This record gives sequence, structure tokens and C-alpha cells, in this order.
Amino acid sequence: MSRPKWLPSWLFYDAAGSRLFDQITRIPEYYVTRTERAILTAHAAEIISQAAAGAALRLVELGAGSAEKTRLLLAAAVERQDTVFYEPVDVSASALIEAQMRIEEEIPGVLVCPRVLDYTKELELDPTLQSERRLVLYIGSSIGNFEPGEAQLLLENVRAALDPGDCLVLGVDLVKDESILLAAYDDAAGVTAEFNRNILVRLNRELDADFDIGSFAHRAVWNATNSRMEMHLASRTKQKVWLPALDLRVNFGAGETIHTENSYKYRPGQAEAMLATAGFAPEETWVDEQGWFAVCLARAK
Ligand code: AVJ
Repeated sequence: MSRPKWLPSWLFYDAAGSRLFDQITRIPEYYVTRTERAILTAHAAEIISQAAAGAALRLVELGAGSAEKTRLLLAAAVERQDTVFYEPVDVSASALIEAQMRIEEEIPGVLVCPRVLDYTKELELDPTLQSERRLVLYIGSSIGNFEPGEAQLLLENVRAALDPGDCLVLGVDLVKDESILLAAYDDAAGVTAEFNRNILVRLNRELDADFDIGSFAHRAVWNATNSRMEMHLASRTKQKVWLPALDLRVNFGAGETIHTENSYKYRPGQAEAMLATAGFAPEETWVDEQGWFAVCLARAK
């Protein structure tokens, strides 16, 4: 058993966890979603026309569609061309089908071509037409869940799937006052705490484990050295947990923690430097007035 104990953060997103995250995006303390949405609302037309640079765009999104934020960019693209191909890439076929139905119904002119792929492992896209350019969307600060080295590799894989002249829009959360970060990851209504503990609910259901959910406390910590928000679950007591599906008994000391998530926060210019290293030319970065979130447009060299 590794110490400190940890669980991978992709485990959060079962059906209940995805619903809880959706709720998080609407709580007042969680500035991330609404700040990025405000940037995209203000600049969608500009982002699309700059990426297109005279050609027709085909949009790829890593993840099954970040709801209204993706819609803003698709709507801006439909304004410029009759038909927009939209390729959401996700491991979950059901999430892709849901995104397809939602988007084709809401934005006439968008043709959804779902791709069931794990973009962290492989990203193979069909060739585009001569007259087209690809625009990959990787928004929502999803890159923040990756260690810096993994994030760099991910950008390199995206670059390798593109042709010169294609573009990437990357949304990254920026370093800000610790008090704002702590509130965003430990909201007063306790939704983030429930999201964090849901990982144990899932282990109970899927591995037949016997975690006493209430005996684990939600902790949000700002790790300044590594520039990341961390989430942990702290055992309130000394206890044993049994995971029959793994034939595993796990002991917890009082106060012992499970590390469940890292959410990296970038410094201004850092995302652009990583994009440049990955073989992109960063063209433009849009930041909100408070300097909390950055949306970077970069072109494959
Ligand atoms: C979906 C990874 C962008 O890191 O802010 C929200 C997940 N964790 N509250 C983030 C999350 C706690 C979120 N991302």
C-alpha cells in the first residue's frame, strides 16, 4: 500500500460524480466555469475567425463537450460556414451520444462525428480536406489534472495529430489568491465535499467495499510549491476497510488521508511556453479582467 494513499481522479466521473461536478460549475465559489465562459462569450467570434484564417474549420473537442462553452464556439463557427463538423473525443460512448443529440438539436448546421478514444493514450484523427483546418478545443482547465510532464506530453500528442496551420484552444486556470482557491474547492454548501466522497461511494458500489463514507472528511489544500490545489479525504478515526473484489484490507490511522486530486494552476505565460515546446506557435491569449483564467489560441507549426 503506497503512503500517502491515493486514488486516480478520473474515478470521480461516474454518473453521480458527473452530476455533482455539473452542480459544482454553478456554485458561487467555483469561479472556474463561469470565468472561462465569460471569456468565450466575449471572444468566440474572434477566436473562430482567427483560427480559421480564411479556411473552413472542423472542430475537435477533447472530452464529450463542455456544454454551453462549446456551444458558444460552435455557434460562432456556424455563423461563418454553412456546415461545421464537430468531433467530440471521449472514452465514454454514452457521453458522446448524449452530446451528439444535444448539439445537433440545438445548433442546426453542426454535424457531430463522435470519436470513442482515450485521448491521453492515442489521438488519431481522419485527414481533413484541403480546404479545411482543424481546431482542437481543450477547455475547462481539464489539463490541470495532469502532472506538468504529462500535460506537456499530452500537448505533444495533440500536435502530432494535427497538420501545420491547424489550431488548439487551451483553457488553463491561473494562480490566484489562496483564499479564492480554497473557497472554490471547499464550498459552503458542501457540494465539492460530496463530489470528493463520491469516489468512496463508487468503490463501495463497484468493488463491494465497506467505506464508512461519513467517517472521511473533505480537505482542500493549496500546495504553493507545486502550484496546485489538492483534494484529500481524511479518515476521522483509526479504522479498517475491506475491498472484497480486490481481496484487500486497508488500514487507516486517525487523520490519515487519501489524495484524490491535483488541479494545477498556471502562471501567466506558462501555458504558452508549454505550447511552444510542443510545436505550436502561441498566437493570442484572452484573460478575464481579474486575471483568473486564460484561454490560449496556438497554431501548429
Ligand atoms: C474538471 C478538473 C477542471 O480541477 O477544478 C472541481 C474538477 N475538482 N472541483 C477542477 C474539480 C474539484 C475540475 N476539473
